Amino acid sequence: MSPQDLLARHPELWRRATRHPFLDGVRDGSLPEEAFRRWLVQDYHFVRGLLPAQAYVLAASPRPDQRVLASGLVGLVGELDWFEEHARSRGLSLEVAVHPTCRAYVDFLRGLRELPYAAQITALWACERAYLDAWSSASPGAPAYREFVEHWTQPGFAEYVAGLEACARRALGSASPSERATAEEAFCRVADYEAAFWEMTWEGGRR
Ligand code: HMH
Repeated sequence: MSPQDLLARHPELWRRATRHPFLDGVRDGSLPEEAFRRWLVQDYHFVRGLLPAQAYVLAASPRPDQRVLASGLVGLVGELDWFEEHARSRGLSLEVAVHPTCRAYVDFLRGLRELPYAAQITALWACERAYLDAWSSASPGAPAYREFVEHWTQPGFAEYVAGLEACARRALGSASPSERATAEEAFCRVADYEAAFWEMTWEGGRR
């Protein structure tokens, strides 16, 4: 079972993770401002949580995976600066309650350290691949949102996702059947959380 097999085995789940009226609104400019603001602030908190979760994955990683995971951590620190600057320029406070949907996703990522490494790296790849696919569906994006579309569709980001995929492919290739089953479950959980994240930004989400 490879990362590509996971995408092929769960097409409907993946579609819900990566297609949403939010993204259609980014593409055609019809996105309600409120939805965009909610997304910006909550995604900042998501990345705040992803950074330490990924540090645990790095701590568990085999030697060949260290560079891509470490470079990803540096990238996330830069992304936090980027979010802070966007919030500042829009007059948005980042001192808000973290939405339960965002909190649940981050808690899940923090809990990855309890799982076999193959599941950890599969989940991390799925998380980033989801953003690559989701924002690609909004490309090139209405002028107001183009910078955000470019952020997650630029070649450097696609290369990073490909690097994570190579790590996940190696880990899954040498995993036991039960480790592979755990990795598939983690993949599905990530896809579910991604879909819920879009719902949250759009409608306030389910609490
Ligand atoms: C919800 N998923 C979500 N936010 C992100 N920034 C990414 C994935 C990619 O880092």
